[in-house]
Amino acid sequence: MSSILSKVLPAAEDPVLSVHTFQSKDLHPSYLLCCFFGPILPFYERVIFACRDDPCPVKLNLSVGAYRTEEGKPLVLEVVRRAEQQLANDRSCDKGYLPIDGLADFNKLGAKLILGDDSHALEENRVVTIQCLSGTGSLRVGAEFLAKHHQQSVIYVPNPTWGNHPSIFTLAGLSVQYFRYYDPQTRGLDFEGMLEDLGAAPSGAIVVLQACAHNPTGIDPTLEQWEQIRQIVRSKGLLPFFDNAYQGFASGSLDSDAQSVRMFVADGGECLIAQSFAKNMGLYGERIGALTIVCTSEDVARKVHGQLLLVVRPMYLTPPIHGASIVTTILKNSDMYKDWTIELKGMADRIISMRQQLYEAIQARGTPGDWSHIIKQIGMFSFTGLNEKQVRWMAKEYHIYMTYDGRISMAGLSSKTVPQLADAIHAAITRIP
Ligand code: PLA
Repeated sequence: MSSILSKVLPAAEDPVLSVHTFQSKDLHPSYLLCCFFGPILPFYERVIFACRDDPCPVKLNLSVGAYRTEEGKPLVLEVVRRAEQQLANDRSCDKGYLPIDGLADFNKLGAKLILGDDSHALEENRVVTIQCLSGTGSLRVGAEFLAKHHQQSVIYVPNPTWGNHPSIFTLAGLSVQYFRYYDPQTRGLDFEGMLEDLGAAPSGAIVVLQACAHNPTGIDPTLEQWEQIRQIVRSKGLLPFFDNAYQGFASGSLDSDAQSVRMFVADGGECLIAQSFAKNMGLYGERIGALTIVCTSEDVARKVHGQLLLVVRPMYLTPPIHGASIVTTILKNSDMYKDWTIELKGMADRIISMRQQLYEAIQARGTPGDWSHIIKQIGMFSFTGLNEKQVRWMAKEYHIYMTYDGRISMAGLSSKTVPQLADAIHAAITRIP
């Protein structure tokens, strides 16, 4: 029988998912090129997919940002288990469709979590929040909305940024540009470069800002720097789009990690926020998040809400109910909320202690170079400064896997595996130029 689908091209290894997506020989000069390989730093998101096929029993996968316990196991928070029990016992819970914009209480409580209890924007009813499919879905819905309704299609992302950003925005119809963010020389923020690039952006351009725990660099602006960024964004009439995937994970405090966003909302201007509960509640697979759009008036908010419904309905009709019910149960109940913050802090603290242990282990081995960036960086990832050759060598010789840009997930390390990683780093630095 002849195949209708025979013209589908074989795909190359996807750097993150370890599945086939694209062959380099199949590439053609379409915008999709930029999506999949990134116009500037293609290796920034590459993961060594060989990890999956490596039979070594002590292989260490530090490529994807998923929290693991000291025993190297995925963690379901106790408070999540309790919320699920409660939901299972509640005969009034059903599995019917949610409205297009999701669970109303979830939206209200999610917005409060990021904007703060005392947010004027919330009081003034000029905030629209709709439940979406985790952070990625929220970014995509926001991007689709902007591509349709915003007069400016240029969107600036940090260089480097989370590898999926360019794909999400390009496929939504926006035109991706980069602003300087990381300075490899100082292993810190290229703040001057950032301000210069934002200052040169066309009026109305969208600017993607990671609210905290910048992925992949682990470098966040200080509060003073955020204030300067805010001033330039507002004075140039740029539209901030916050990616808030790690609230609570950077410092262990939900409020501290929300300060950048709240600073922008407090000035009365507009912004978009993509929110995820994947990491801070460990609900990776539930795909639960929200898109919040802070508007300048209730009237604008009403119109924005109506248009968002039109974006969502043809995309996935309505969002899933279970994750939203879990988050709502926890956010609604003050005891559960408190227990959540304790468990969240526990995860953040374990990551911080992994940083310290890794730094000390590298120091103890006398590894050449300054490794203080390991403890200065924040959040789930550390941008080690290892080059692609060293990364590949470590995978081959030590069975340790990280992204080609030298990013490791600190959340995947444990006291047991720190020495293994420190040995590998020491060997790579001293033997591989
Ligand atoms: N935004 C940023 C900055 C992220 O790092 C991630 C996930 C997301 C949004 C989306 O997460 P969500 O859709 O699950 O809410 N980044 C991971 C996962 C953790 C991945 O890329 O597969 C990472 O390893 O970078």
